[in-house]
Amino acid sequence: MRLVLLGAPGSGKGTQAARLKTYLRVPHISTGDLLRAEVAAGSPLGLQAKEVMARGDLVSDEILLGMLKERFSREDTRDGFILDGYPRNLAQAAALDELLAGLGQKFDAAVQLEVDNELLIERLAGRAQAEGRADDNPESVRKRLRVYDEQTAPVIEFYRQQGQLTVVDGVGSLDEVFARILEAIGAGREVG
Ligand code: B4P
Repeated sequence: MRLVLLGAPGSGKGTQAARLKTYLRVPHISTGDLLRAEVAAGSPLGLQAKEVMARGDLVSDEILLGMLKERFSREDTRDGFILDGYPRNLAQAAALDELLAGLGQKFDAAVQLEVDNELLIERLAGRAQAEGRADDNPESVRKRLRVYDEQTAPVIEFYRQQGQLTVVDGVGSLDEVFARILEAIGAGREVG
């Protein structure tokens, strides 16, 4: 299964991807996690990304594509993946198509987790308290939501027009949302 998970910050992408990974037995590729690992390692790329992420902006397409190419060059992505946090703009969507085409692959489904803004803000405030992530402060959260509306919403519209989009209600318990995703991708009975 080759899955692209879309949704606003706090919609549950990372949370559900971690579960899907175990269930579908394919790697979870989170561009946010890859970037945070670079920041934690203090690499030149991490140093560039750190401030951009903290203020809630998107890291450059070039950096993202380089990271993604490296990740997709590894064997474990050959039979499937869950891509979480990419693409976040139309240029990244085009780059993803090209990258996968070069590997002779296509994704099977793009799933959007839908959650209203009020709840997103509440969830991210909760994570700010629990984990202290640099970009979960109120100002950066507002910025991330704006960036999502301006840059990522068009990707969702593009996939919708291409007939590649499945929208899943992201409001509910972790188990409920998980079950909805499995149903949406037709994996409820086939795997597990
Ligand atoms: P990400 O790491 O992708 O972070 P995110 O969009 O905020 O969502 P995340 O997946 O972490 O949270 P989740 O919804 O699971 O990106 C961070 C930054 O990295 C970006 O702002 C950008 O700077 C950079 N970046 C990443 N990808 C990029 C790209 N492609 N291009 C450029 N820049 C990029 O969970 C949030 C909270 O909600 C958690 O506390 C969770 O416990 C809670 N939650 C989840 N589901 C819930 C539920 N059903 N009920 C209640 N709470 C729930």
